[in-house]
Amino acid sequence: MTTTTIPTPQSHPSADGIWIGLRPAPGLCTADLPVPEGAATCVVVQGGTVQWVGPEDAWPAAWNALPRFDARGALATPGLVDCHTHLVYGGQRANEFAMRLAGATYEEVARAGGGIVSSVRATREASEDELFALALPRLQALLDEGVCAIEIKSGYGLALDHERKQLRVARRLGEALGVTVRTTFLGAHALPSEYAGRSQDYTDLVCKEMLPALAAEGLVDAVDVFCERIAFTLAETEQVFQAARALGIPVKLHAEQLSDMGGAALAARYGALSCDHIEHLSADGIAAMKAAGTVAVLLPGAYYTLRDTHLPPIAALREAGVPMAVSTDHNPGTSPALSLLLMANMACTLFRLTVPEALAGITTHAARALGLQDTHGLIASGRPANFVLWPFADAAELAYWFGHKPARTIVRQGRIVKGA
Ligand code: DI6
Ligand code: FE
Repeated sequence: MTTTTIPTPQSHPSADGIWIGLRPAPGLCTADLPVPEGAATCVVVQGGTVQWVGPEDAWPAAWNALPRFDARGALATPGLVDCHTHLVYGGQRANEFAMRLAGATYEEVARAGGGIVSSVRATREASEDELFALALPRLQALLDEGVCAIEIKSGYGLALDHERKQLRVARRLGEALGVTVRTTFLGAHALPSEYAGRSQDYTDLVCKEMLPALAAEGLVDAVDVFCERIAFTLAETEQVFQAARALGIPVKLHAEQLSDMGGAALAARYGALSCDHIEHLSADGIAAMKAAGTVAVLLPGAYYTLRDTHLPPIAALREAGVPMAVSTDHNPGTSPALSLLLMANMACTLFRLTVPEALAGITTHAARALGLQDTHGLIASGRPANFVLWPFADAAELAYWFGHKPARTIVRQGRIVKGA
């Protein structure tokens, strides 16, 4: 039903050609031939892949027959990467927004039967097609801004069939819209009410039944846990990590969002791709993440929505050299955000990231947080053609403006999906 209204990825024009006159944002492009200071860059695309990057007018003659695209001095970035979302769910939770405005905390709302569990009810009631139709405009909003790769977590099903439904919708969204989707199984997001008081039984179910079954169906690119006093303990988290390791699936963690549970150090011991939220991250956690090469994913939308005041330890992460990514954490409870550029702005304004840090945070480091560092998050030859042209003189404008969708041209998976 819904699928008939979506243009297929192939219906967009091919981006194969020579893109002339680009000004790549500093640090987000690797050229095959050095581009002199102040000169424009040209990017050659063929077969949907970036074939060559270098100074304008210096492309190898072999590409001469390709069409030309004049980018007229546009600022260029790689396609944006949103590395932490809970995009597929039923219902919405505006009532909790009102409760919090009246003074309730997130933890109080959760303990009163709201929170994640209320989205679980709505998600279980929705069919796969309904979930697809609900998630589609959310994903489209992110894509319109230049997102070319996105992570989508399960975690609102909390039972095999319903987690499967969420992950299948995530895969279908990627195919329907022609965008790289990485799926993350977050069965250990909350304790479903039918397991109240039986947290170990539910953790066993996640590890022994849900994860193996969904992994066998090819639906799981990574495994995540909400390690928190209102969710899963450190021991339960480790049990899930062991199950993931046994299947050879990488892990990531919702760590130290509301309290310091020691989750980041545990995740680092399991070689986690990322630790996310990390407002209460300790010095030990930072050292462990640095040693393991784990990315710190900052989620200013959740910080803002919860009116949190405990800042993540940005200066210490920076000093340790831990790569920092920035993401929407799109979810119906704590971050109903549909703009990754707004998150970049908030990461600067609320968390004091520099502009280059925020831009790396929504591109190269976000790609690393998904294990996509070799294919996404950088304009470079050999990679699928994912890049965005912006009507900006200064790369800082990407984080400076907020509240509009400025992308002029979007090339996603080798197709010109916006502009020309
Ligand atoms: N941390 C979050 O910010 C989201 N999940 C999580 O583990 C919140 C999810 C929700 O409230 O629905
Ligand atoms: Fe989250």
